[in-house]
Amino acid sequence: MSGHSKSRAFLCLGGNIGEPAKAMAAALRALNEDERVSVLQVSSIYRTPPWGVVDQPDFLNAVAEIDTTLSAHELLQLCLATESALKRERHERWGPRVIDIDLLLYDEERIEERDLQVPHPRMLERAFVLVPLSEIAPELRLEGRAISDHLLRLDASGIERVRAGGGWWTMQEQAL
Ligand code: GSY
Repeated sequence: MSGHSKSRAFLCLGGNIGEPAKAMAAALRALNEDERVSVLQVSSIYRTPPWGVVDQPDFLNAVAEIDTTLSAHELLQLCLATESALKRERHERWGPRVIDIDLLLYDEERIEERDLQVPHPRMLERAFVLVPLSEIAPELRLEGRAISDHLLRLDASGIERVRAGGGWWTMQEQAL
């Protein structure tokens, strides 16, 4: 459905080859330039140990809150197109990547389709998602608990804030 009223969504951005901070900033700028998307809030950037295939470089990760008039499916398509435009190479599942944009939450919607599951089915197991998400939306509740409570059950050791604050994505490329 196009042109519907505004929805609130959360995205997780990450990458571990090339210059992930630049790729993440470019992705957020591209999304925000789309008239159907506004970036409302962005977390700090964190360096996070790899999850899944562990024999790969650390990732940089951040979470963004947006509002959008796109449907969840349209937003997913825009995220995938933005990834492709940033020359993402899809290799191994859970292997190294230039930029990944995951749709975490879309309003209170629950979608369980082959190409789109919302809330993201693995987000509550991933400290690299919940650390930045609890920075910008600690009060957000999922499965009856606050995000910050879910985070208490995970091992967040090894996660380090490398760029504090949410303004990094608007900076000049050279500053990242
Ligand atoms: O699903 C996102 C890609 N990804 C990541 C990630 O972004 N961060 C960390 N730390 N590990 C990851 N494993 C995968 S796959």
